[in-house]
Amino acid sequence: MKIIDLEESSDRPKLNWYPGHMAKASREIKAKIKLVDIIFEIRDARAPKTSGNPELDQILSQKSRLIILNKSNFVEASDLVRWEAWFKKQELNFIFVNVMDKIALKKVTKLAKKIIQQKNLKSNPHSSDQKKEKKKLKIMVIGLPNTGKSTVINQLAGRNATKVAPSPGQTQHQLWISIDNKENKDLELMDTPGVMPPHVSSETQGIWLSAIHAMPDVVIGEELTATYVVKYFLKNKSLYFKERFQLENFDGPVEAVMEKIAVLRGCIKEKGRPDLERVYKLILLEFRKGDLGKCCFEMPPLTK
Ligand SMILES: Nc1nc2c(ncn2[C@@H]2O[C@H](COP(=O)(O)OP(=O)(O)OP(=O)(O)O)[C@@H](O)[C@H]2O)c(=O)[nH]1
Ligand SMILES: [Mg+2]
Repeated sequence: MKIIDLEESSDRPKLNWYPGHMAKASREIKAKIKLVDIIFEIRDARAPKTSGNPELDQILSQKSRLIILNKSNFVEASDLVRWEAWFKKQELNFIFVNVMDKIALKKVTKLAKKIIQQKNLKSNPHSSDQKKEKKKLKIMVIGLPNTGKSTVINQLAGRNATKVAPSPGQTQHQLWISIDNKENKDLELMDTPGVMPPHVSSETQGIWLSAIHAMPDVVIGEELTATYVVKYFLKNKSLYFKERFQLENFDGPVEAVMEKIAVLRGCIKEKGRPDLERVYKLILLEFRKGDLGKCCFEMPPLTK
């Protein structure tokens, strides 16, 4: 078992996943951006800053943008409050949601319309057209892989208009979806392939993105990611985690905790040896379903 520190180590390689289709997808996003009224940038609320994409920031800043921090049901309310304060300070349009929740999703479309109205008013304060609503609202949905872009679209459409999967890299091509139902009138959404930033600044951030499954497990390896996740819950003294795996304390070492989980869950190989490979898979599966308890990997930075 590799031993990793929760603290960052600068001498380790930066870990990232940037296959060819992402560079292409990134170019296509830039090319089509002028066709839309607003960008929905989907992030993962467990890594609110790191699940953004600094490479696209400059081009996105030219458009109305709503940052949708999805899967926020996996995050403690106290962490959400801290991050909300930080996003407000940055003067960014944002909303923390769980897009599986239809009522929460209503707030998203309402907020998007408000952002567009405000922008129109700002750019043309004396126009008499302010009251006239544009017929179709065109929205481009972008974000890191597996953050829930296609899910947002399907939830708004009320049907399986685009494919959703629990693994990264499902959407490979841009796709326009027209939505005109009882709840959502005259929307046109563009689904786009998930794009990772070309450079992830640190190994730790790479592991966060792996834990939330923005990149496939083969990139970083299940051992490193699962070990980090277990260390996270031990370090944060999660009572929920401790009870789930019947731990006596939070002291570790992490290897002993992994072995304990192996026994508890019957992950045993020949001669009674723990099957750690199965434990790593199990940890990641349960973590990604939210079964290990709430989590937020990063704290808001003190500066921008
Ligand atoms: N619990 C929870 N799961 C979600 C939420 N949104 C999406 N998911 C799940 O996350 C996984 C990825 O969703 P997708 O909509 O396929 O993600 P995507 O961003 O389109 O992914 P790519 O096309 O691969 O870039 C699926 O298993 C969804 O069911 C959410 O708000 N809460
Ligand atoms: Mg998708």
